[in-house]
Amino acid sequence: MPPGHRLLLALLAALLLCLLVAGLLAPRAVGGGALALQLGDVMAVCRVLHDDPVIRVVENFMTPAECEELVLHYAGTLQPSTVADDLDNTINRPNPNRTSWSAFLPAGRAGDLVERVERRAVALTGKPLRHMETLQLVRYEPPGQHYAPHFDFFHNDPESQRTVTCFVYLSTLDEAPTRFTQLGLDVLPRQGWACVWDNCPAHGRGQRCDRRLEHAGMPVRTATKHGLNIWFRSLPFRT
Ligand SMILES: O=C(O)CCC(=O)C(=O)O
Repeated sequence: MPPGHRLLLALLAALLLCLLVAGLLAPRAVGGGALALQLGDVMAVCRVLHDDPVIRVVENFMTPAECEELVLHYAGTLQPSTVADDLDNTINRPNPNRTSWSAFLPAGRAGDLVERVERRAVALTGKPLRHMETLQLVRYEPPGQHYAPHFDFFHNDPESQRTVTCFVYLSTLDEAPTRFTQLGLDVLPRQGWACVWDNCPAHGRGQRCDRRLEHAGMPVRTATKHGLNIWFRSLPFRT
């Protein structure tokens, strides 16, 4: 084959490969307004639950086995949950509005479960890993543990605001939804699903955070609920 033809064939093969990779990586519609999304090492399905403000739910963000592993592994490190002080968000105290248990997970290390989950959250939100807070495991025990209506953003409006929330449900329950109090929207816990929203879409442009995103972890009545908080700041949080 003449060298010119070989070059042409090689270029065509490279082009085909690029199209194939782009096709595999691009979000694909999977029906009912859902999009298949490659998030790091998992193929997840993402749906918009609420348009304005945007709240998305992501199925298969974690596998059931991963959810169980995380809960088992860190159960021994749970402490009474705390809430950031209204005037100084670096101070956290126990608060009767939040009666659950929680544990901070050490940052992920190459290939471990926490690192894989962190990478998925980065792929989902488009936010840099260094803006991610330390992951927080939460456990609500029946009867009655809950988190009363609150905002995830800080009231003292610091430069490094808590902008994006990704809350992953580690258990399936037919009670104790996340309730968006201003939107009339309840999201029931489904194991491995994530609920994602931007608390302060216009942060840095002189606008306040979105008070329509007030939400609550409704009380558990009969079952134990586990979740995982993945929050992103507007400025780097990790070194
Ligand atoms: O438990 C839930 O459904 C929501 C949890 C939550 O809002 C939080 O931990 O900030």
